[in-house]
Amino acid sequence: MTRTHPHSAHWGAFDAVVEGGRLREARPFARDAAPGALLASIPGAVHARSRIDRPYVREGWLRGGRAGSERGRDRFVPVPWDRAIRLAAEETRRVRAEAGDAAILGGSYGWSSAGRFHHARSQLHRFLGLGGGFTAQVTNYSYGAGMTLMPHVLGTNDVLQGPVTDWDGIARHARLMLCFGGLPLKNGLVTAGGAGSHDYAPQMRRAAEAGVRFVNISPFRGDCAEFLGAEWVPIRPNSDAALVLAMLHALVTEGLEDRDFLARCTVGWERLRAYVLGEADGVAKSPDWAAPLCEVPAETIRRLAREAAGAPTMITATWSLQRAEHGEQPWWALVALASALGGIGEPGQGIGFGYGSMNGMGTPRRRLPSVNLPATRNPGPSIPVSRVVELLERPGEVLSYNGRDITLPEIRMIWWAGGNPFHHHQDLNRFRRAWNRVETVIVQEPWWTAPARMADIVLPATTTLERNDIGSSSSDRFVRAMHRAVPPQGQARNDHDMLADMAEELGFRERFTQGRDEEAWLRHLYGQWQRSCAHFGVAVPDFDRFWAEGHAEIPPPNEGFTLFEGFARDPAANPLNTPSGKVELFSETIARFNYGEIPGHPVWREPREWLGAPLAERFPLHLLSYQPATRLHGQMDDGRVSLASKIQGREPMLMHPADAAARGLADGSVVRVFNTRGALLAGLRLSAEIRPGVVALATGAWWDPQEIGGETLCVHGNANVLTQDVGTSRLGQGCAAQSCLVQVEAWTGALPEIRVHSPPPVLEAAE
Ligand SMILES: Nc1nc2c(c(=O)[nH]1)N[C@H]1C(S)=C(S)[C@@H](COP(=O)(O)OP(=O)(O)OC[C@H]3O[C@@H](n4cnc5c(=O)[nH]c(N)nc54)[C@H](O)[C@@H]3O)O[C@H]1N2
Ligand SMILES: Nc1nc2c(c(=O)[nH]1)N[C@H]1C(S)=C(S)[C@@H](COP(=O)(O)OP(=O)(O)OC[C@H]3O[C@@H](n4cnc5c(=O)[nH]c(N)nc54)[C@H](O)[C@@H]3O)O[C@H]1N2
Ligand SMILES: [Mo]
Repeated sequence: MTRTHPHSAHWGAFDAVVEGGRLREARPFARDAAPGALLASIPGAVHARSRIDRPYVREGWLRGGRAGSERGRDRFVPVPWDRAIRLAAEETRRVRAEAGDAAILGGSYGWSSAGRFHHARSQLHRFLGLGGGFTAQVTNYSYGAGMTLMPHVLGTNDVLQGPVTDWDGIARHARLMLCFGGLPLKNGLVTAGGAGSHDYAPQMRRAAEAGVRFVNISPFRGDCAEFLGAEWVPIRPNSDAALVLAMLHALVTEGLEDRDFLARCTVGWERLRAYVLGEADGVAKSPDWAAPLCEVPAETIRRLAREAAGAPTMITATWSLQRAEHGEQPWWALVALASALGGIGEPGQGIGFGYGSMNGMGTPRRRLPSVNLPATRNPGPSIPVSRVVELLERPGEVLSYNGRDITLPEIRMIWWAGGNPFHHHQDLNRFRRAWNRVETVIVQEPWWTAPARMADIVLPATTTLERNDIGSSSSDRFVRAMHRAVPPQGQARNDHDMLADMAEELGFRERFTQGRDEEAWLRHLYGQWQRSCAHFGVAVPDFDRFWAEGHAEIPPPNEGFTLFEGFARDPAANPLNTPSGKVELFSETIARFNYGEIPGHPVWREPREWLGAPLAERFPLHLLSYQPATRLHGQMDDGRVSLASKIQGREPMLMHPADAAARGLADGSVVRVFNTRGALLAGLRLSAEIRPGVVALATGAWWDPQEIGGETLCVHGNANVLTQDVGTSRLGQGCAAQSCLVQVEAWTGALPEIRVHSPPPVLEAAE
């Protein structure tokens, strides 16, 4: 018998088609404008060989081997659930008693799944917060530097998180859209919390049809869809700040800057102007100065400045631009450029970060909250998320962040649920050493991903298909019912249920569950949302109707949305939430922090790793590790769509034919990519769409380190064995993965087998 159940994932809402207790198909939600291809990987993932079938404990840990290097090499011992729960609870109690609550790193960064109640990270935070506290992680890998900077500059993070000026306004009013990092189609496949409707591509297509001209300023031509007919400006990676400063120089020297806007709505223009003209340091940031840095002709830079001044212009940059050394600079410089063009607050013009980074950015939607498990108070300390290795390596030392000094606590225990640090973190060989310093690692996971393999206590979690939940996002107009479609696979349990049992062992079950079961929680969370919608004057169906129909739809907004409209009209009446109430092109606050690398206004600072650095003589290729088109991060890497893209089992890497010819490399061959931090194998894909000197390898191939030829080689192609683990600056302390130089050579050895899509070595069950 075939049954269908409404369901959802970050990569799209769907109907789960079930036959004989197995998921056969994830059929796109009928209301989706343009469903994404990733749904095809879901059935395979739910029933994958890589599912964790039961709880396990690392053999050496059971024998008392705590901190140590055997993690990831040791065998796993299967244990019954009650023993696993007891061991985890006892270890938590011991660590809290011996070393204090901050000794538990429970930040657990990661995307988890679309369901908002069973959201693993939120559940873990609730458990650890109610249990006394933990060391947490703030900001994110996506735009950590940007979200720390923008409150100083614009007084808000709406400009990068949304709502940004909507696409209807862009289509109607803009005539030019400058897209730094492009508008990559692949990024529109996902929305955190579930994409009920993929409006991403249709919206940009409508804008192009309405006459908006697109410019793709990116090392990769493929960052703009063919149908946009975009002009390609193949900029050198990490040089965007120089190009933007040079555009400002061109505007000023040609008298094209919007003096009225600059005077009414900004502070610090005079100082930035002096820097741009070279009055401050004797170096004019002219197009001729920038041309060799960006490898974009000076004439192109001048033309772009004139065109932007001559037509209503929207400026966007992908989040990736700030995921680099000095990543704050291109974004701050772009705010200055948008200010000098004067379009901020005008319909369809101005600036917004991330139109090209995720589905839902710029999609017209009412300003309503989403369904959510409310955050739990955590009395413990926190670090900027991507400084996790400093945390593990340097207890007691001080980390500078955004004007504060954080004393790093000593970590004894790591607990992860709903994230994959061996996906998301940089310089994995170093990360592994830092990870192995702690005494105990507990991981909740549905699959044998790297963190599960690198754990001491492994707790198998259900996937969303095995439980009831609600999918919801603040940038999607559908709230989706997620019905349980198949029984739990193996001995998998819901994250909430295993944590409730652990809370019981530790004496606070009631506080954790609040006496609610799954259904009571879903009714409660939905009810809260329904009430807050009512508060905004929007009626949504009651829970029973929502659950039966499979979704609730938020009615469309009554009018278009323009970010900063009120401010630009009357800055005195509607000031920004900055110290001056205006756009801060010079920030006294940031200047006072006295961080040499990030002074009070946007500047050009050379990264240590980019094609202009001395290091490029040894490692002459800039590696971009971008978001994968074939999966979400590491999720569903062993799914159908991802596997079909691999080359001889390895993750594909793009390279320009000239760079391949210079190295004697052929399309479809396996190559070794390396630098001083690590080495990996990738499958070579030649393309003239990537500029020479740049290679691009998507993140998300499961980490498969093997000792071969005297080195640790990731035989599968996880880009993070190569990337640099440094903060963007002391201000943002964001992830700087996009500043990374490598060399590439042919792989002449035997092809090592990919091991990570199968379970690791386990002992037979003892009982
Ligand atoms: N080099 C480089 N590195 C990067 C980036 C880059 O551009 N370049 N991008 C960065 C960015 S922007 C991000 S957001 C991060 C993403 O990094 P992550 O969010 O950590 O990556 P995911 O693979 O989505 O990890 C989610 C994990 O949760 C697990 N999971 C799913 N559902 C459940 C559940 O119900 N219960 C439990 N317990 N677990 C579940 C999945 O199996 C998966 O392992 O990566 C960052 N890393
Ligand atoms: N299919 C799919 N979509 C996703 C995700 C996924 O895993 N899969 N992840 C989601 C997440 S968590 C996030 S945070 C967003 C991230 O969204 P982004 O950060 O926007 O995504 P990326 O693919 O890392 O980068 C976009 C493009 O920027 C270009 N680029 C890189 N460095 C530079 C530079 O220095 N200068 C210029 N001009 N261009 C540069 C690259 O060519 C790259 O293709 O994507 C989301 N969307
Ligand atoms: Mo992200």
